[in-house]
Formats: sequence, C-alpha cells, structure tokens
Amino acid sequence: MVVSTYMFLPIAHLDLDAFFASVEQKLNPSLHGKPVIVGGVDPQGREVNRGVVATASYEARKFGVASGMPIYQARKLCPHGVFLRGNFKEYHAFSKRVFNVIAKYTPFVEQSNLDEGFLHFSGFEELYPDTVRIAGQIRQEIKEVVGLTASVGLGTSKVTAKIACDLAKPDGLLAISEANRESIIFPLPVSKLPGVGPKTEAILKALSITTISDLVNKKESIVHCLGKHGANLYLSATGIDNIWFQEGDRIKSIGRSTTFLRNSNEKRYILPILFKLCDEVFDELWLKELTASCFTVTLRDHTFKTRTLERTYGTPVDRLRDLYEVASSLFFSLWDKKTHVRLVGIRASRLRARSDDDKRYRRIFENIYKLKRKYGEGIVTSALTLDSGNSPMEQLFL
Ligand code: TTP
Ligand code: MG
Repeated sequence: MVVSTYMFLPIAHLDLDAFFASVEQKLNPSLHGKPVIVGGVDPQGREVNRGVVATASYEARKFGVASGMPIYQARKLCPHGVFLRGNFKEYHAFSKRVFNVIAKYTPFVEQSNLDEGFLHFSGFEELYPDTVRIAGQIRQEIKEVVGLTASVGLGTSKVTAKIACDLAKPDGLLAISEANRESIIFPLPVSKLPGVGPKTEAILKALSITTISDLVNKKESIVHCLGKHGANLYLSATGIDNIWFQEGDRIKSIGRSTTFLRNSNEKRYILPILFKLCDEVFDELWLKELTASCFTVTLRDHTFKTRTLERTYGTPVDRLRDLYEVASSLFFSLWDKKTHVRLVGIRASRLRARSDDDKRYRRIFENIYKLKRKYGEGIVTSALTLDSGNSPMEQLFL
C-alpha cells in the first residue's frame, strides 16, 4: 500500500519485513520466493522437531506459519518449507547496515529492536517538507544498498506511526494524518493498539469494547475500570500521546534460551550449553555497549514445569567468566541434579551504557569478536565448552 500525498508528518516507524527470513533469502538467492522458516535445525544442520519458529517468510505465512509457533506445527502446516538454523551475527550485521542508511536521513532514531525503530523528523520541516517522500526514499535506499524490504508508517504520534507500519506490511508505506486518522484507526480491533494485550482485551470485551472507536466512545468506562492504563489507552487511541513507547523503546534485557535436543540430567551436557548461552548474551551486551547487573535463569523440566530465579548485583557483571558463574549458581539453586531438563535460559537486565574504562579488556574482546566474524563462531572457544564431550547443542533464537 503506498500513499503519495504531500505532507509533513513528524514521526516514522520502520520495521523490516520477515527480518531473519529475508536475510536468509538475501544470503542465499535460491531461497527467494520459497517458504523460509527460521528454527527447527540444530547446530549440526540436522532437522529437529523441538523449539519454536523465530520467524517465517511471507511465503510461509500463507500456510499459517507464524513466529512463536512450535516447530512441529509449522512442519505440519508447511511440510515443503525450508527450515534454517539462523545466524544472529548476520542479522546483527544487516541491522547495522539498515540503520546506517537511516542515519543519513535523521540523527534522531530510537531503535527498539534489531529490525525496527522510530525516526523523528521534528525540526526538519524546511529540509523535508514532505516526509512521505523521504520515507519512500529511505525504503528505496534500504532495498538497493542492503537488499531488504522495510515497511514504514508515518504519523503525528508514535502510536499512529506504529499502527500505520503494521497496516502497511509487507513492503509498504502508509501515512496516517489528522485527515485520515479516524477513518483508518477507529474501525481497527482494540488489539491493534499498543498496550492492549490479551488481558486488557478481555477486560475491554467485557465492557463491549471491541474496536478502537468503541474505546474512544467509552472513555468514562475504561478510565473507571482500568484507571491510568485506561486513560493512556484513550490518549493513544486519539493519536495525541506517545506514552506507550517512552519506557519500552530502550532495550530492557538481553536473553537467550534453548530447548535441548534431548532432555538431560547430565551436568556435562547442560553446563556447556548454559555457557554458550552466556557467551552469546555477553557478545550482544558488548556489541550494544551495555553492561548488566541483574540476571535471570530459566529452567524448564521434562514435565514442562518452568522456574526462574533472579539475582541483582550492586555493580555490573563485566566478564564472561563472572556471568557464567552467576548463571551456573542460579541454575544450581533451581536444579536438584536429578530432574531431567528440557530448556535453559539466561537473561541479563538492568542494562546501562558501558563506560570505556577497561580499554585493555575491550581490545581483547574486540579481537576475539573480529576473529569470530572472520573465521566463524568456532575459531575462539572457551576451555569450558571443550568439556562438552559429544553433547550437541540446539541453539534457537527465542
Ligand atoms: P518482527 O519484526 O516482530 O517480525 P519479522 O520482521 O520477522 O516480520 P514482520 O515484521 O514482517 O511481521 O521481529 C523481527 C525479528 O525478530 C524476526 O525476524 C525474528 C526475531 N523474533 C524472534 O526471534 N522471536 C520472536 O518471538 C519474534 C516476534 C521475533
Ligand atoms: Mg520486522
């Protein structure tokens, strides 16, 4: 969908289409036009039936495959789909290329994820009298330079820009102005409004509120039932506030979890996997120049019972070995050493921008990272992972 009206709208939301799957198609042109599903493959390249779909190309979505769906279900819906393991480093590199293009147009970018962010044009009225055209140019340049398609929504608030982007998908551009806002937004189901999850949706349904228009017309009831949350919903439905994104825009946590190839109660199978997850979290913290001081370990056992344990530290944990020590100590507090484990996860939160104090350590890390980028993940490995015997790992992005 392309709207080519001439107008200045100050906020754009940009989101890459089927990001992981599109990168895979870009890296391997023979996958173009094919249903590509990221997930369901172990590090050795063997197909497995565990874990969930990280993302699916639009060709696969036609068969009903969606993010978060169990792999076995995706295989049933799309037996001829191309299932791939995924490669976070590539996704990171592509994301960087995309945001480098964006940076040429505005320095005011709030990147909320690897593949999405808000672009602000306030103050650029003279330079860009027509932000619809600029958004089109950005999409075009991303297509030409990076080879990916991005959808963009434009609006007068973050909420309208985000909704416009969702409606424009895939490979589209939609501008929501004061002139067309009500006709586009009001008929939508309330679930399209950021801040309305399944719980709020159920409460609203009980009040006979199913569309955004109902919500706007029943301001008193929602404020009565939902308090401040209700008032905020009303404001974002009327397109005049940005409240839902003020906190959420910043990355709050970085985590990895993995479903094992087989359930296990062997330390020498589980711990190297936990270490590998710590290594990836640590890598991403460094790449994003962040430190963390709160850590959460998740353990799911063979009965699917899931437990988590969290610990916060006064100072950030700044070395991989320390992160692993924290993770393993939390893990052992959750695990009785007998129960078979199905999944482990580690999440780092309370993130802060990294100071450059420890230059020496930073240089070592950067060199390790460069080696990994050049020669592949396996080139530098901790002695700890060498102790893994023949335990295979299944690494899925969840
Ligand atoms: P999204 O932007 O939510 O999804 P998408 O880019 O695949 O598809 P589209 O935007 O066109 O609807 O997420 C961006 C990437 O983040 C996605 O390609 C895979 C990853 N991801 C996960 O790993 N797990 C998840 O649960 C979700 C939603 C996304
Ligand atoms: Mg996306």
